[in-house]
Amino acid sequence: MDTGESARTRPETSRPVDGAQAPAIVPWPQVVEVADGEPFHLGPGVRVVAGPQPGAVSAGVLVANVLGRLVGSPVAVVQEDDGAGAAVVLELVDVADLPLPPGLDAGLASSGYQVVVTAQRVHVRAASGTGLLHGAVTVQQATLPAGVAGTGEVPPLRVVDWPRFAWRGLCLDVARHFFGLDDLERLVDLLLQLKLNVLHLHLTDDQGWRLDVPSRPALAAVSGRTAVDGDPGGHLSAEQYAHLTSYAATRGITVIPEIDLPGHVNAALHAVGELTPSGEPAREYTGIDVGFSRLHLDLPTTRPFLHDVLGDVAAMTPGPYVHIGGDEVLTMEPAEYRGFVEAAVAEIRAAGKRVVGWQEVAGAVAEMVAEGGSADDVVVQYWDEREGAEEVTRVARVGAGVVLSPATRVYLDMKYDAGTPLGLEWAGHVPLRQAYEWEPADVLPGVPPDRLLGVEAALWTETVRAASDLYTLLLPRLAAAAEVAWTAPERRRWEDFAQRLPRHAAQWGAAGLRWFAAPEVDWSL
Ligand code: TNX
Repeated sequence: MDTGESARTRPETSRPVDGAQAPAIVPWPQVVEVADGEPFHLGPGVRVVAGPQPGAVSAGVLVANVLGRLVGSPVAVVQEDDGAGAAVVLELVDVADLPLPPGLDAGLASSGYQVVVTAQRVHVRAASGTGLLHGAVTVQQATLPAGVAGTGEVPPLRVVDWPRFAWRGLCLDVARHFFGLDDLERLVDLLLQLKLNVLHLHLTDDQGWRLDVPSRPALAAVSGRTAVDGDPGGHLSAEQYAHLTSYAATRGITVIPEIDLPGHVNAALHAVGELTPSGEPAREYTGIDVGFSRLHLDLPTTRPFLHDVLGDVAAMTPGPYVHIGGDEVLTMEPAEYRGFVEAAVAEIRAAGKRVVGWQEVAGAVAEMVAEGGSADDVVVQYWDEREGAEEVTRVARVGAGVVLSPATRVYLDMKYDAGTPLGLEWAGHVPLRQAYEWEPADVLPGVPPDRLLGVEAALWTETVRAASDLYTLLLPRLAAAAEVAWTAPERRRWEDFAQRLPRHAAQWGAAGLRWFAAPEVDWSL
């Protein structure tokens, strides 16, 4: 078997890169060596060679599309490398044949890759289609000049890379303001560019219900129409949601749907009157307060509602997780709240999925464990650093996974500074450098390392109306979050990151994505 290490493909002399001449790869890889020698020329006539396995073929087609846009003419995908001409070779290999650290977790290794660039070949090797895509993204980012159509050069390079965390995500609130299939596909494209692998969709809240679930068509038909400030609403049909989940899966990204319960439910109460004690539908709500709406566990209509909605959403979702919300329920006694968490967990389990909940569910889940249950299939998402750290740590010690979304670092709906027109301020301002310079292991030091699953940024959309608003808040801070989630702490340096960013901004600009010129960075190229 061709190991990719033959004399022909190995750069002559390779050495680790120093900051100033680093290729603009974000997140920064674990191993980067530049070599002397001729660059690889990316231009018309370049071909993609992908093996016969389905994962390699589908990665090959995506890579050829991206390269085609870069060079300005269609790029062919072929199965055999005849050695002639310039080619990008994507090779699926056994994970043991990748130069990854021994003992690396299998899930992390499957997202890893090796890239070797010589004058004749770009050779990407990985153990999964996703790994191949990650390698191709690295090559694309290392291409100079950045974002200029027609041609490019990839310097001779060797990269060996794998993620630090298995869960690298973004939570997008599509309930306060709706973003539809086209916007979500563009967002998935960006996630892949940053090697993020989770798109968590906050689909329901007081202001709107954004997914049509077959058993309860009134939810989307009625509460799909509303949004904050009376702005236009919208919802995803079951077909659009299916399309999105498969579009994301093809790019190595898991969609996690959130149905927020038992609070944040005014949109459900507005669409389904039988969920209120009076039987009268609630009035629509277009403000931005939180914590006032709730379901009632003792109404005979409530459990069937949970069963129908959670069962449908689980059945519609190919990924392993359903998020049950659980946050900010300010008007309910703990016993009833716990009853809801138990009921929702039981529905998700019966549907064959694992549960994610905001940190507020931690206490209830810990009680379930104390009474003989298990938390091994539960993930708790930590966001509010003002409270709850102890409960989250405790439930992690009895088996729950933890995902970190500390608001002062990765709530990307917080303003950058006092001058940011968009966004909220309840967790303070989140300047770019603050989104970058933090260490996940220090956030909840009592959580066992193997229970710390990763990092998820969040974008709540109370003030976010259009895609341009969305990207102004996301970029460049989402790139910071991605590097925190992917790169080993000893390889992360703010100064290096700040030097790599301007070339990304050029690509964001070329892709039509609005971004914020954070003042900590010299954006001149
Ligand atoms: C808190 S984070 C919320 C959301 C708001 C957000 C605004 C969380 C679980 N709940 O309902 O949109 O703050 O920053």
